Amino acid sequence: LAQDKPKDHTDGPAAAYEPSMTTLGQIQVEIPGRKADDPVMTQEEFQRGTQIYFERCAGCHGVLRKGATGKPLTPDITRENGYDYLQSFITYGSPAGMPNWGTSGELSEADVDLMARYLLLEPPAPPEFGMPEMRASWKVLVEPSARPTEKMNDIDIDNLMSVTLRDAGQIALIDGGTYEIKAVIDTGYAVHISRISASGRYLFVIGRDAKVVMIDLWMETPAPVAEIRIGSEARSIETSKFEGFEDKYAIAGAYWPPQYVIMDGDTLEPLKIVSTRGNIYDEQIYHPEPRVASILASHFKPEFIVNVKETGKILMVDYSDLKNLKTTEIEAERFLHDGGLDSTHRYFMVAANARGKIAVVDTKEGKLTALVETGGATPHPGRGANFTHPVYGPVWATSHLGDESVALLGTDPEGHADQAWKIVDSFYALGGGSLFIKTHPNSQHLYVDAPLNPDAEISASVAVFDIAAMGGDPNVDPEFTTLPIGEWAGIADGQPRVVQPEFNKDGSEIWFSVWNGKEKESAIVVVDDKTLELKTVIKDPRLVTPTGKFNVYNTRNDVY
Ligand code: DHE
Repeated sequence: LAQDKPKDHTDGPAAAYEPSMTTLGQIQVEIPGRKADDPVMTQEEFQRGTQIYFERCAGCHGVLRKGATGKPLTPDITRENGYDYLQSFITYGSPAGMPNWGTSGELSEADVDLMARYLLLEPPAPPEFGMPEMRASWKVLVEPSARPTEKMNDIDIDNLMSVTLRDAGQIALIDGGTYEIKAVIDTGYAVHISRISASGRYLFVIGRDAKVVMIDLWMETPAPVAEIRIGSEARSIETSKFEGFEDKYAIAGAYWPPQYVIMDGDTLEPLKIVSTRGNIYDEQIYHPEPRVASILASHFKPEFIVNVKETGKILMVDYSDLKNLKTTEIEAERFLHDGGLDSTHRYFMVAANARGKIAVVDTKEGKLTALVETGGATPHPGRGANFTHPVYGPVWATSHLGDESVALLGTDPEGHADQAWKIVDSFYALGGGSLFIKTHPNSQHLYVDAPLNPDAEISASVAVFDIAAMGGDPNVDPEFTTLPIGEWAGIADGQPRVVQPEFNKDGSEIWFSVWNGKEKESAIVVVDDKTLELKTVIKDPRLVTPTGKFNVYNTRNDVY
């Protein structure tokens, strides 16, 4: 069997245009992965395209480009649409949520051209990442026996904020009482979230590069004690919270390879890797890249709630016996993303964002309770917001990425059975492009951000609703106050977006990130929850691109 050497893409444009065919008797065979009319692309360009795709596009469209929050971009589709269409889409974006990479200046004209050509080619599949790779990356920096046996600092740990410094690949630990930066710690590339162990001692941070860093908050100066990589792309991390299992396990979910891993809660030693590849819940068609989105720990059972995006399955993973792992697989809806618990912690609500729905799971019974259409486009709750509505009783709220609406879901099947698991009210906030919504049991306010709104003023502001003034007439929208958080930050340069409201421990203050470009000044703005007046602006050269903030007490106890 004589087979031509595959064409070297660096052979020059003319060579690259030639079809890569080989002759096998009378049959013409195409070399896999290379099509006759593939665009010219050198190896360097392909490498750069892969890097840009990974950093900017994979989160929404998937590594294999099968689509989720973003549309599918497999070559059958991109070739149908053609180069010009892709080039203009990447340049100008779309109102449905595709960023305007070209006109915003985030990608140069040359890179937009490169990406339009890159998308016409087959996507490369990154390598798998199994136990040998994980163990090779795993480091225990301070053995458990060498760690303090009691808290060695005078930090009020419960009121500490772990602040993501996205583009610095760091987190800042800021004292919620004094606003002092207690430590800045190196973590992974494009840090995504922080979560806290049940005892409140250990802080876990995960980066987009799937690096997990475990920080001991009892040390004189809190510092990493263990780290590991669990894949090449990831977003979620959580720890075991059920009684008797506090601090015992950590779990991280990967986008690539599609899998989750359960680790030892003291050392991050990887114990169990479970692939999430499998069939889509309803069509029963195999999907090669069902990514792990949010993970929450149940308070009712020794279980992790693992949300698998593309197959639409919610996995209740029983961690009480890892050798005989029991998993309840709940059929929910495709494109599961983020979510949180209700105020009793029994029910879990997760957005199937590209389907416009919220799936509700009873964590006590391990069953799907309801699948509710929110009426808005692309619900994006973060962990959501729980409060008692003056008319409808206990509700959980989500805002939307695709429009300006806020939807309230009744969460009290006992006291308000008629309203349970229904959208009881829906009203407008500032505008589309909202990512997070927040309140606190001690607050009478509901805060809604809009960082991805194309209007600079809206994306730098926050809407605040007075919960007590919310009425029962669905035809009358509650009024809101607009807080000009970006303006309060007093940043002259750039176009900062205001993102992710987070309360301090007692719910008296709410913090906002004023998220600017990497080279520009950013800030944290702290607002008094009662008066809605500016309390303080935290600025420091070390506060580079702050996004998420996680109060230790509220995060570990699921207070939101
Ligand atoms: Fe996030 C939570 C995925 C873009 C800031 N983000 C989450 C969770 C997931 C996720 C699955 C839930 C984790 C959990 O609870 O276990 N995020 C994704 C994406 O796939 C997406 C859309 C695109 C991407 O390429 O990453 C994306 N996220 C963003 C951003 O652009 C934000 C604003 C800044 C950033 O860091 O990239 C951002 N995501 C956050 C924050 C949370 C989060 C702050 C935690 C919110 C909370 O209150 O718990």
